[in-house]
Amino acid sequence: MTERTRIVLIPSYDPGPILYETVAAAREQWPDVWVVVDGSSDGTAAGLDRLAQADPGLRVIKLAENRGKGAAVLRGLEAAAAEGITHVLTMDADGQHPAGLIPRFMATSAEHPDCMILGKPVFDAQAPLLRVRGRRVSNWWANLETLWIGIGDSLFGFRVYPVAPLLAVMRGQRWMRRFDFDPEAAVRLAWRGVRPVNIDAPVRYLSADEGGTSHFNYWRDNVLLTWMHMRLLAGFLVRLPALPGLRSRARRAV
Ligand SMILES: Nc1nc2c(ncn2[C@@H]2O[C@H](COP(=O)(O)OP(=O)(O)O)[C@@H](O)[C@H]2O)c(=O)[nH]1
Ligand SMILES: [Mg+2]
Repeated sequence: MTERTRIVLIPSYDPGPILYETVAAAREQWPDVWVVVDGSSDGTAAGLDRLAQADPGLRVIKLAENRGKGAAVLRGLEAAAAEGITHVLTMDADGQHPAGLIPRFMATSAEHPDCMILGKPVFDAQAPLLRVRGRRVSNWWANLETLWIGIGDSLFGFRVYPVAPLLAVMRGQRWMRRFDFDPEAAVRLAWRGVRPVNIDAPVRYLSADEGGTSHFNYWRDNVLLTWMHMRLLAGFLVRLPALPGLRSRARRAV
């Protein structure tokens, strides 16, 4: 048996039946796919259990209550680390992410195991302008906080992370448990010397008729992201003397 050290990890909260398509598409591309069902009430926990009975490559982790995307990823990371998994590719449950790119992202991670492989979203015409423009704000802050070390997109969740440094970052604090997970992970890992490698990845915006869902609440989550950037700004100021050195090492490594 070959040793498997990389898995696909899908945090999931009430995505509805589109989750089964997401999982099937991921399984087509990768032998090990883990889904963390985060207190969902849409019947997908039972549906996934049935699928997993027939598919040893699919693992389902269930949380009793909804705790948020970052909390679900953390739970998956803890379980993965306990089994010697060194890298996880995180992917959204709701069909927005390109499963076809899983092998390329994993191969890039195998080539650069100390790096984080970040998807850089390529939006289709259906992408809401408010969201496309809104992320520029978060990207600008994330780039400032890392002195433009090279985070292509701060919010996109299609990424490969090295497990050990991400666990260290998350265990050390109580934040990063909801939608503040993705940007804070990129910034804090960059601070630890985990270099970003960016790869373009198409993102789909599905209509409700196509099974599209979103739990992003414009006001609630923008307040969460603003507070997150205030925290990160404080961390940035403390690290300011060290950041130019970190950045030039990252540039030399390219
Ligand atoms: N486990 C877990 N995952 C979540 C939660 N909210 C969002 N997600 C995951 O994060 C992804 C992105 O969230 P989504 O609601 O689609 O936001 P949007 O794509 O930014 O509109 C989802 O597809 C899920 O995979 C949550 O409360 N718990
Ligand atoms: Mg989504």
